Amino acid sequence: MTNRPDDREDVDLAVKTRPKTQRPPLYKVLLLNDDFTPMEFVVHILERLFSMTHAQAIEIMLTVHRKGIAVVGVYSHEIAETKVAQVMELARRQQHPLQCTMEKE
Ligand code: TYC
Repeated sequence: MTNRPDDREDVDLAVKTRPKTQRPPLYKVLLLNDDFTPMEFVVHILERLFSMTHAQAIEIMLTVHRKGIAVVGVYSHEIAETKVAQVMELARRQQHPLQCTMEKE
């Protein structure tokens, strides 16, 4: 047999090339619990810096309070770094020991 489809050199290969679009990595911003930072201050931070409603801010603050830690947002590296620095600066100014960190998603 000379003309079986498998022998032909011009058979179209059903392989699609997928352009590799690089998505920048995302970072979780995490808020940590402590025994001294007032609940209202944490709620204020979540409303102001993480665009949460008052109800959402209370819910997330209580999650951190009970569980010790919670993700408060997911951002590009630069935005996450800025958010962490803003939280730490506001806490420092009020002398609250509130801690905020970031972690690659
Ligand atoms: N545990 C604090 C208190 O009882 C409240 C608190 C919540 C502190 C969340 C930090 O990230 C935090 N006053």
